[in-house]
Amino acid sequence: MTVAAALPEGFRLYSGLLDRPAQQGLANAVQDLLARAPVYHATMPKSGRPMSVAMTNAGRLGWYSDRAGGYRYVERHPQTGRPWPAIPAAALAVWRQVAGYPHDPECCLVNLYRDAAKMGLHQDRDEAALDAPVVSISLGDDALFRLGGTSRGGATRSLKLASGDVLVLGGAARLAYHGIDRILPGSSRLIAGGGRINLTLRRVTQPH
Ligand code: MD6
Ligand code: FE
Repeated sequence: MTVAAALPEGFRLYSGLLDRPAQQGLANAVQDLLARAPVYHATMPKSGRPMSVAMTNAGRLGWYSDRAGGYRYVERHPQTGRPWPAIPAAALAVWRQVAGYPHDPECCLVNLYRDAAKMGLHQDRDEAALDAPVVSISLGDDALFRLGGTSRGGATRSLKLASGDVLVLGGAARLAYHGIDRILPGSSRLIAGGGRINLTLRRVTQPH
C-alpha cells in the first residue's frame, strides 16, 4: 500500500480556470511568441545532457541552463541575442488574479512538451524572491504532474493537469519538489503540431 502525501499549504490548483476560448487566445499569443523567440533545448549543468522539454521565455528575464553556466536567468535569448518578448497579457492577468503578490512577474518560462518529453523532479529555487509564488498555466495535452514535499526522496503524489488548469506553488509549497512524469499525447487539439505547453510565471528579483 502506498500512502499519498498530503497537499502542502500554499498548493492551489484552479481546475479549468481558463475556458476553451481563453485557452485558444492564450495559445495564439504563445504561437506569436514562439515565432519571435524560438524554442531551444537547454542542457543540464553537469552532464551537458539536453532536456527533452523545449523552452523559451517571455518577460524581462528568461530562465536558461547550459553546461558551462548552470541554471540562471538571462536578459536575452541565447540564440537570437534579442531581449525576450513581453509576457502575454492574458498570462499576466492570471498572475494578478491568483498570485496574491503585489508585484508583476518578471519571467514567463514557456515549456513545450511533444510526445515523450518529461521533466524530472526539481525545486524552483533560482529566484531571489522566494516569498512570491510560482504560477503555472497548462495548455494542450493532459499531463501527469508529480508533487512531493520539500525534501528529495519523500512521499509524492500524482495529479493530472488539463488544459486551462492553473497551479500555484506558494507558501510551504513554494519549494516543493515537482515534475512532469509524462504527457498524454493526443488528448487535446489546442496546440498546433500537438503536445502541451506550460507557462510558468515567476518573480525573480526582490522588488525594492
Ligand atoms: C510543467 N511545471 O507543468 C512544469 N514549477 O510543465 C513546473 O515546473 C512548475 O507547474 C513551479 C510551479 C508550478 C509548476
Ligand atoms: Fe518547476
